[in-house]
Parts: sequence; structure tokens; C-alpha cells
Amino acid sequence: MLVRFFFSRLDCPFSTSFSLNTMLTEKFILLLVFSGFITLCFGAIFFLPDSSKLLSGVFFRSSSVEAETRTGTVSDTTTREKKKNKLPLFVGKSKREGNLKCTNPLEHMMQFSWDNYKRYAWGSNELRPVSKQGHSSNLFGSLKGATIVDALDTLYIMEMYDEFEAATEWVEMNLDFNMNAEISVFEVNIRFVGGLLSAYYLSGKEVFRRKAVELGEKLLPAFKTPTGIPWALLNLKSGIGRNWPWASGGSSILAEYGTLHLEFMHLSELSGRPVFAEKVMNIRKVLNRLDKPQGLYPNYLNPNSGQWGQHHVSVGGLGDSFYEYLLKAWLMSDKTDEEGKKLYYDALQAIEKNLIRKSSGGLTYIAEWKGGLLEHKMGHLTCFAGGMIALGADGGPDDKTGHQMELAAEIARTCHESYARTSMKLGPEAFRFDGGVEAIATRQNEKYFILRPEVIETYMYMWRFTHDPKYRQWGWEAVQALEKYCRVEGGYSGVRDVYANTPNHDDVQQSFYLAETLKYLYLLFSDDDHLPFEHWVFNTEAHPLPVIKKQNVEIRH
Ligand code: DMJ
Repeated sequence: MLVRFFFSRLDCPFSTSFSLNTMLTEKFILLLVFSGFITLCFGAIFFLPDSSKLLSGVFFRSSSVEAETRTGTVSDTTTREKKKNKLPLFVGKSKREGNLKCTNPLEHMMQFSWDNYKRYAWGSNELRPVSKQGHSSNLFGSLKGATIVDALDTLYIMEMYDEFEAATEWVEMNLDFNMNAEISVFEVNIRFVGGLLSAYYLSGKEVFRRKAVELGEKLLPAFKTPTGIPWALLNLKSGIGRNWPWASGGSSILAEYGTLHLEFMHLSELSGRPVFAEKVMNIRKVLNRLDKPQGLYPNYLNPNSGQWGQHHVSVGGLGDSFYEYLLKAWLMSDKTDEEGKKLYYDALQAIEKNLIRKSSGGLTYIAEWKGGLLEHKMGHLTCFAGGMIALGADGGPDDKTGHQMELAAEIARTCHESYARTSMKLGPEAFRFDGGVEAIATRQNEKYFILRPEVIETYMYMWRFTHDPKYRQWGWEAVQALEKYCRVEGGYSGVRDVYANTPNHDDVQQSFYLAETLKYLYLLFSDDDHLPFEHWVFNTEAHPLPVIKKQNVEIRH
């Protein structure tokens, strides 16, 4: 009853989705208390003045920014609605001044993830929250501390400065790249280089710049191939590279070699060494010379011959962030990279024509393309595309803005349906639109949820551009589901089957949960001028990188 009391007294917009009919097991009572607290925080916000919690510097907040709602047929949000939905999440003075009355629920979730990682897995790449020990996937070889580096900027953005200091100290003392370790170039770039770059730009601490450049240099031997298309895997000590043994015809992967651009442009910016930028610009050159089947980019490209491998095209796994980085390369260059812009809008046009379909039940989805045949399956990873299309909607041809916003909203809706149609209200790894089902996983090995961010990422972009309250509502549903099914005693864990009634935990707290999922949720419930899009572009691991302003670009040329 207590919970319902809070909801009704404080007029919480999320009150309807909570039920008291559930059995009051001990765990559930704890959950109720936590949810009540969360609700109190949200509700209290309505009655308190705007926060004084401003991150320092013009980059973090832009005082002149009044977020504009994009035009188009998607959402006709009125000024009144805009005001009503403006929920300043920060209450009272900043934590450092010791006047904190109530912190926001996402900070609590971050604190819980972080504290458990620190307690049970400090220095390991990831935490096993059920068995309460460290975990490492082979993506990082013997490199250490993926969660620490991935979480740095989230800690900073959430003003968890003590934790940020501890993480900084760990980086200073322990983050070492001089080891005989075979790593994934892509994963190390997006998580480690991206994480260090963001930490540097947010905090100004030299150690992060130095480590980012040092690591970038360690990655350069991966580009020693006849075409300059990098290997997927690299031994940091010997500089010997190779590709994934499972990749078609010894190919490199589009989403891997195509997701280096943002970080490498910044490495050149920070080191004064053009070599990083040259490497990624060469990747574009190689791609530009190739014929694209139907204007599409196959996922496999042989770095020796420079020829496509299998004609398999996907906006999800193996392809996804390549498209994201074309758009963001243009945005991050302060819209000077016209080539990146053209490549993105041309690719999107080909995707729309060949991959995007509508189910008989009216759900828009992005299918996969195999040698001209469509597989009517959409991955959780593909759900980032709603956010990407929204982000690019006003840069394309004029008459397309409304259409692209509509498309983005439809993808967001489909991805929400993939969550809504499960027992746990968390999305499966992949869902299908065939054999009489829509937005449902039919194969056992596609029913898992590993704390991925993409659906929430799309809600966050859609919220910023439309202020349609449903995106916050959907984000809040995800928070509740994460608390109910993924939170365990030692942190947050993925689950093996989102259609089951009780969770079977996979015992991994992925580093991207702290880097992305919690950060995007936090931003979804923050003011729009918190990391404003005109100053920041998020890398594919949600690490914010500043736009390189035009005057800087011009001076260099
Ligand atoms: C993250 O590491 C990045 O978002 C990447 O682009 C795709 N996969 C994970 C999260 O799901």
C-alpha cells in the first residue's frame, strides 16, 4: 500500500505499471521498497526547483539550448506537453556539496553495479554477479579492467566523483597494453579507446589522453594488410593480426573495420599525428572503389584481395555500427565531412528499399539480406537504428525529414513490442516475422537478454527529438524489468530466456551495461541540455566525443 500511496500522492507518471497482487516474497518486498524509493525520487522532482547541478564547461550543458521538437508526422507535442514532461532529475545541490536530498534511480542502479564490480571483480574485465567473481571474455585477451574504462564517463556524468577517482587511479597504476595478448581491435577501440577519450574530454585529466594515444598506437599494426583494411584480431605484443576463423573467406567484418572512424579522428586530433585519420580515411577509399550489390554493403570484405566475401547484409550484428559511424563522422566533423554524409544517406536509401518491411500486423522491421533473399529476422542490435535514423533525420534531403522521423518511430515501436511480448518485458536477442509470429523469438538460442542497450538508446534519441512521453514510459518499463529480473545480490545479470516466468541468470554483468544501458537511461530522464547533441556525438559504446568545430577543421587544412 505504501507504494501506491507514493504514486498517488506524488502523481508519478509511471504509477500504472506497478501491481501489488504479486506474492510478497522476501525478495519482492525488497524490490517494492526499492521501487517505492525510486518513485519517491521521481515524484519529488515535480515539486522541487531546477537543479543547480551543472557539469562544468560549455560542452556539458548549453544554456541557450531549448531542445526543439522535430517536425514530421510522428509527434505533435505541444508546448504545454513539453513543459509537463520536462522532468529535471537533479534535486537540491550537487552531491559534493553534501545537500543531496534524493538521488535519481539510475544513479542507484549505477552505484549498485559499480559497488559489486568493485567488491567482487575489481581489475577484472567484467563481474559475475551470481557467483561473485571476475569474468573475462576472449575479446580482450589478457587486457584488464574493461568495466572500469567503460564506466569512467558514466561515473563522471552521474557525478560519482569518488568512484571516478578510484577508477582514474586504477587506470594510472594498472592499465597496461604491453602484453602478449590477442585482442579484438573493434572491441578494444570502442570500449577502451572510446572510454579513455571520453574520460579525457570530460575530466581534462592528461592520463586519459596519454593512455588513449598509447593504445591507439598499439592498434596500428592491425592495418598492415595489402588493402589497409584492418585485421579483426591483433596480438598487442607481436603486432601480428588475423581474422576470425568463422568469417567468410578470411574476411574482415564491416561493423568492425567500419567502427574505428570517430575514435581515430580524435586520436589524430589529440596526438597531432595524422596517421590515425589516414588509416580510417583509407578504409573509405577502399569501400568507395567497390561495387555495392543494390547499393548495399556486404558484411564480409577480404583484406588481402579487397573483394567482398559472402553477400550477407545486416543493419544488426556484423553491419550495424558501420552505418552509425558514417552519419556520426559527418556530425562529429561539424558537418564538414560531406562524403560521410552522402555515404550515410545513400546507404539508408538502399536499406529502406531492400531491407525494411512491414508485417501484416503493421510492424516495421529491418530484415537481413542473404544473396538477395530476405531473412525476416531483426536482432536486438538492429534496434539502435531507430535512434540513428532519428539523429540523421534533419540532415537528409528536405522532404525526407518527416518520413525518416516516422520510420524511426516505427522501429522504436517494433522494438518496444519485442519487449512487450515477453513475460519479463525485456527483449530477446533476435525476433522474427515469419511462421505466424511477429516480433517474437522462435528459436531457443535467440531468447536471451544480455543487458544490451540498443532499444533504450533508441528511446533516448526519440525522446530528445519528439518529447513524446511514451518513450520515457517505455524506458521506465525497462528499468522495472531490469530491477525485477536482472538484479541479483551481486549486481545485474543477463537472463537466458525472456519468455520464462522466472529468470535463469547467465551470471555476467556486461561492461556495456554500465557504459551504455545505464547511461542512456539516465539521459532519457535528464534535461536535453545534458550532453547536448550539437556538442557531443556518442560512439557506438555510448562514449561521448566532442564535435570537432569547423574553425579547428579549417585551421588544419
Ligand atoms: C556494444 O558493445 C556496442 O553497442 C556495439 O556497437 C554493439 N554491441 C554492444 C552492446 O550490445
